[in-house]
Amino acid sequence: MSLHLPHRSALAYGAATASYQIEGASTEDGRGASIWDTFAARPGTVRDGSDGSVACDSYHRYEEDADLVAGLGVGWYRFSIAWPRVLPEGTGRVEARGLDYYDRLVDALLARGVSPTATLYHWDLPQALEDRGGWLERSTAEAFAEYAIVVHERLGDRVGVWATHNEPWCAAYLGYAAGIHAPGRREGGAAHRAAHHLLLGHGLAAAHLHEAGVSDVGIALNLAPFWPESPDAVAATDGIDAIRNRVWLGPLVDGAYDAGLLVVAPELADPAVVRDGDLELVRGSADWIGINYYTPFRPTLADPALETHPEVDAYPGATPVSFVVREPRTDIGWEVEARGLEELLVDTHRRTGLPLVVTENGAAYADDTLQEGAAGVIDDQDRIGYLRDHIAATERARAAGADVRAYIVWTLLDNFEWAEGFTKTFGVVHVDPKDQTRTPKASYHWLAEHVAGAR
Ligand code: IFM
Repeated sequence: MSLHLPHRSALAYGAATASYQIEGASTEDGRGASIWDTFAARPGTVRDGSDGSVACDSYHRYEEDADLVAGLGVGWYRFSIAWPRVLPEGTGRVEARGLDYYDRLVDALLARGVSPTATLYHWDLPQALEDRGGWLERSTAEAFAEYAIVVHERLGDRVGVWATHNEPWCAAYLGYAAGIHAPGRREGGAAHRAAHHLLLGHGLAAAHLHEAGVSDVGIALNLAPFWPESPDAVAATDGIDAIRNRVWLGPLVDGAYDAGLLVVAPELADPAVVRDGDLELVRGSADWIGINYYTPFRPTLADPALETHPEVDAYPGATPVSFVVREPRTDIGWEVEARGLEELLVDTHRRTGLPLVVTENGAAYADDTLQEGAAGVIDDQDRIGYLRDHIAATERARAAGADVRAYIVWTLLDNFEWAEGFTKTFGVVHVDPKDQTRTPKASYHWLAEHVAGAR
C-alpha cells in the first residue's frame, strides 16, 4: 500500500465517489448548507425532485462501503470532502465533527489495505460563499486555499495523493452559464471568471500543499475529445475546445490563456480578473492530471433538427454548435466510444508531460430493467462491456507512451446523479433508494476478477 501516486510499471485500479452524491446526513454534525442543497430544493432543477440529503447514507455506512472497495481488490479509493462539513460558513470556524468523519473514513480504508485519495472540491460549495458571489468572486479562491490547509492538517499524515478540483468545467460553466448545475445561474461570459477563480483556487491550494510537503497534487479534468462532424464545424469546434480543454491546460502547462481562447472569452483578458502573477502561480502547479472520460463529442453547426443538448449554453462566447450522438449510447444518452479515451490520454500526456490518472470512467445503464441473474446478481453485461473496452483503451494509451498510472471506475455506488437525481445509475454496486441496501452487480464481480488477474 502506497500513499504516493502508483508507479508507472503497471496500471493500478481504484473506485471513486463524491461527497454530495453518497454521504447524505446533510444536516448532521454541524454540516453547513451547500449550493447543491439549495439548488436541489428549487422546483424543476432535479429530474425526479430528489436531493442528496440521504443519498447512499455513506456518512453512516462508510465501513460497509470500505468493505465493498476492499472486496473489489482495488488499491485506491477516490472520495471527495464536503467543504461545508469542515467549514460550515466556508471560511473561519472549523467543524471538528466534519473532519472526524473523514478521519474515520481514511482509517477504515487504510485498515483494509486501500490507499485513500482525496478530492477537495466536487461541487459542494458552502452556500455562505455563494451568498457572497461564489466562484465569480476571487475571495472564493482564497477561501478554498484556507480550506485545503485545514483538511491537509488533519488528513495529510495518511493521505498522500490529492486532487484540488473535480471537473471545474462543470462547476464554472454548468453552474454559472448553462444554469443546469448548482448554483443554477445563467451569467453568460461572466462564467469565465468562475473558471479563472477555480484555477486560481487550485494554484493557491497546490502551493500550500506543496509547502506542506505533498508531492502528488493533481486536478481532475473532464477534458473532451471533439471530433467535428463536418468541415464547416471546424472553426466553431476550436471555440468550444478552448472553453472545455485549453482554458485549463493553457495555464497549467504554459501559464497563459491562448489567443484563440481570448477571442471567445475576452473576460479572461481583463487584468482586474486575471491579476499579475495568477497564471504564473498556476503554471506547473499540478504534479499529475486526472482525466474523467465518458464520451467523445461530435460538433456540427447548430442544427435545430438535432435534440437540444442541455449543455448548449455552457460555451459562452463560442459559436453555438449541436452535437451528433451516435449509437450505441448509455442510458444517459452518451455515445459509447472507447477510442476517445485512448486519444485523450495520449494527447494529454503529450501536451503536459505529466503522469495521468483516469480519475473517472463508467456508464449509466438502467439496471432495474435487467433480469436478476441466477445468483441474485444484477446482470449488467452492458456495463461490463463498457468497462472492458475502456480499460483496454487505457492499456493501449499506455503502450503508445502515455504515462497513465491508474484507472478509477465511476462509480462504486448507484448515487445522486446531480440534475438527473436517482434516475441514472453508474454504480458497480446497486443501492436501493428506499433503504440503501447495497447489492454488488455482475460488473463488480467482473472488475474484481479483472483486477485480481492484472496483479
Ligand atoms: O456523477 C458524475 C460525477 O460526479 C462527475 N463526473 C461525471 C459523473 C457522471 O455524470
